[in-house]
Amino acid sequence: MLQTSIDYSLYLVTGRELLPQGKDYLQSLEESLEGGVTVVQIREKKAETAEFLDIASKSKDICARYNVPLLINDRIDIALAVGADGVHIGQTDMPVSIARKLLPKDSIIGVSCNTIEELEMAIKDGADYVGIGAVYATQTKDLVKPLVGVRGVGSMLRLLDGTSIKAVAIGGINLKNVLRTLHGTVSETGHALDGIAVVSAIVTSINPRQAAADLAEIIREFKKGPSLTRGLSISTNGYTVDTIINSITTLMKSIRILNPLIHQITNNVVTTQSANVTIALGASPIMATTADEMSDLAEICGALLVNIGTLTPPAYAGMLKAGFHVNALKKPVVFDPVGVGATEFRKKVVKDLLDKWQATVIKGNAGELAALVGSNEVASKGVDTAGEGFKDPVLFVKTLARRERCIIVLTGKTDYISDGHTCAILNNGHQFLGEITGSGCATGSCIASYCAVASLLARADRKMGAIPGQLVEGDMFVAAIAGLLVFNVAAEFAAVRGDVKGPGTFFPALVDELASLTPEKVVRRVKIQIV
Ligand code: 3NM
Ligand code: MG
Repeated sequence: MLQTSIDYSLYLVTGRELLPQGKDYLQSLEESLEGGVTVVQIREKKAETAEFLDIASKSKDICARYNVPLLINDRIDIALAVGADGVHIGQTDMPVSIARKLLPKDSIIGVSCNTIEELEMAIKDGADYVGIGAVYATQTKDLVKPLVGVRGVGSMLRLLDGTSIKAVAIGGINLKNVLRTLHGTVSETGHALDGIAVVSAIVTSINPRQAAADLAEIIREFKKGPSLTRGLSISTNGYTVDTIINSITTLMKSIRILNPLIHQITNNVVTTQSANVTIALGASPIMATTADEMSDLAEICGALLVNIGTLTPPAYAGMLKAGFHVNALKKPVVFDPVGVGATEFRKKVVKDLLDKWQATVIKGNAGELAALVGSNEVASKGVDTAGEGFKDPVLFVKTLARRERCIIVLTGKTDYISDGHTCAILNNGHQFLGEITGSGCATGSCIASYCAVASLLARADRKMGAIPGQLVEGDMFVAAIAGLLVFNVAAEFAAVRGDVKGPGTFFPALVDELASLTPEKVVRRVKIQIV
């Protein structure tokens, strides 16, 4: 079996001990193959040699009938005995070089990698493919090494640029998180996984044919399209100021008709304000934080906003669950990592959340976004940015958007929004916004509201721009710009009203202006540049 002829898309690792009661191993294997498994690894951690040999030999016959390659975990002797297509070896198994000598020419050798160092070694040793994991927590294997996380896989895949080594991710991947996993693991350079490896997501099923078919379909859909834009909810035709303004006009006209429910887990400084801003826009807020209700809320909301401003343990638990469920339902998640540079706790929380679910938009000021990437280019003071921003904000937001696989909104006197390819520079707003609390948080509510509208419109008309296999449908770049623009233009109108004497009277006037804002008023004042 030649490396180039192997399809790693849906890689089944067997686990006989996980079969449902009464389910025959070979029957389950055959059904998995019918469902669309593209490569099989026999993994037997407890079997004696004779039993392993028997299982491997029978499995080989079945796989051969489906023309699917068979690999053996760890045991070179078993692979040789049954004429397997190759082996999968762990870090404490036979070295690649020796396995290569023992096995026939063109045998496939895969290596488990948990760290950059292990991956570098596997590349040097000439592995044909790597299994990167564990991505998420799993009950299937006792893990002795830290979880890699989705973003960790992405940074490892970069190392495979320019090589022909294939990569699959493993550990805790299932139907609910497979698309999020494929999407989130694409590297900054556009290097995507070749496939997904699972045990329990198929083996524990009473209907492994269906389980495999469901996974295979998502993987197949995701693999369509160029990897850098793959799965991202953006236009692949390029943007101009005119097309963006046209789209924003449509979003503004639609929001009051669709009246999307915006689920917001936000901080207790701004909850009321953010809810009022959401209503003024024409959306509906629900400000719930309890983990137990997150699955139900994901069903009914149009988008989710997560803001870590005043984080409590119950809200944290709620955030972890909410984003997961909203991802699974392909709805937008807007993330506001408030004050992430301020404490070690917040840094850990942000990493945790972004490894658990995929944000659609991440919004922050220069200090927050700098802290997110561990850059010391911008200092932060509490939740505010101290001093100047980035030397090259356009490059910064583009790079971060590619790395985080989402839209990045960098707020400040000038706002920068990027999808990783295009950058919009926005110069609307008023100084009063900096003199009241919660204006940044309310911007998050606005962005989430327009993301919901864009996603609902795309879902209502799948023929228009919907890319299959993408995590969220609808143009999230334009939606993020719309949210920022509407809020900032309303602030410009509010600030010059006769009844506004200062920041105190400004906020109620802002809510009034948001409630009466028309697309025409926005178009008249918009100061946007596309680079
Ligand atoms: N190897 P499930 S995790 C066999 O991290 C295996 O190398 C892992 O099982 C690694 O799909 C794992 O049921 C178990 O989570 C994967
Ligand atoms: Mg092993």
